[in-house]
Amino acid sequence: MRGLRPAIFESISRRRSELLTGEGVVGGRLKEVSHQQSDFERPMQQAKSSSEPATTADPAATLISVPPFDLARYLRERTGVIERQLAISIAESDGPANRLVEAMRYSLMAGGKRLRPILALAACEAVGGQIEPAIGYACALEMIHTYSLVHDDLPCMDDDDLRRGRPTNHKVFGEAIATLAGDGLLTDAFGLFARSAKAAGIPAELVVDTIAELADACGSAGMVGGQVIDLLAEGQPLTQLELEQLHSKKTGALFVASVCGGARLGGAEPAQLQALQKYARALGLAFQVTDDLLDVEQTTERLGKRSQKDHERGKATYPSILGIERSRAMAHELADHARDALAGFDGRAEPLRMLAGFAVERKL
Ligand code: GRG
Repeated sequence: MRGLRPAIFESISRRRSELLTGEGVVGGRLKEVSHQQSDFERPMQQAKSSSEPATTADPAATLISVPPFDLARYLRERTGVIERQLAISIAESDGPANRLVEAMRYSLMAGGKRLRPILALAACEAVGGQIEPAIGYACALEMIHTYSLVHDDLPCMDDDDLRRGRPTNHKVFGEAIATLAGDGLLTDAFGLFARSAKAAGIPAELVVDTIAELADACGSAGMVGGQVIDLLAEGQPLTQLELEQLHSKKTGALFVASVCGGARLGGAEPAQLQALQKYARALGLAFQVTDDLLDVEQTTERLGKRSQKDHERGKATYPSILGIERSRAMAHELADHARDALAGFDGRAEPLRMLAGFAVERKL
């Protein structure tokens, strides 16, 4: 495989891996809120340990001396959990399907922010759940997301050569295998979730509800439907509302399924699910507006995928409708709306609050 990786791809991959481990992407504004000593597992409003001498006579001062949440560390840790589980999620095969498995693993293990699984686990914790039973669901989300990228890159769709800092799947394995690798990732995702949920003893009704929601999010009413609208709209002017409707299906629905599915597996109450749905809708749109901005403002090398492509393909985007500055303001407002939706949650929702900021501050 290495013979197929020219130097430019090696350099893109190296830079991306630095960014994804928190060395670059959480720079700037996000880094200001990250401190080495903090620990996301610690209760958010924890007072100082009784073994430490008090440094002030004001008891309230000890209550607010909580180390800020360390997002970079949190992302590194959670990415590690997901990478390890993904690596064993697709069984090696010696048979005729070996090439297919290779192609599936090629795109799945190519890095990526792993944002959807991280959101699912964060939502699970936000409602007081343990993450272990939800890890299978988190991996299924990443497999589905990866399938959508593989298919989106095909010549009959966006026709891209570069993804996650590597040549796209069809450039390496050919169109037929790339198509089937996407099919395999999508289908196996549901099998993986069903089996992991059974092994974890999750009640069947919860599993069925989660599968139904996930299938709706990726199917004709969700991601696939959104992709069709996107393809048919190429070269056409869209209103802001039409663009929002397109993205709520194409990218937003999977964010909602990630957050709500993770929360449901964590034992969420209906009112919590409602609030988290609001959070995920706002976050999903904020993510998409930011994606449009990155396409205009970042280089191909930095993104690990082709930039400036929306304009080339005649696609309506937030910057093309609203301009750069209004789009950026809109992304930040949406992140605020997402955080507002969490008003009724305690410190266990802090990762979700921080992830709303990450969705708009990210640099890839
Ligand atoms: C069903 C063929 C098919 C497509 C569905 C989601 C989608 C439509 C296509 C993906 C292409 C795309 C560029 C969508 C815009 C937003 C998006 C999903 C960006 C990529 O997601 P990130 O930034 O990627 O989370 P990483 O690589 O970090 O996982």
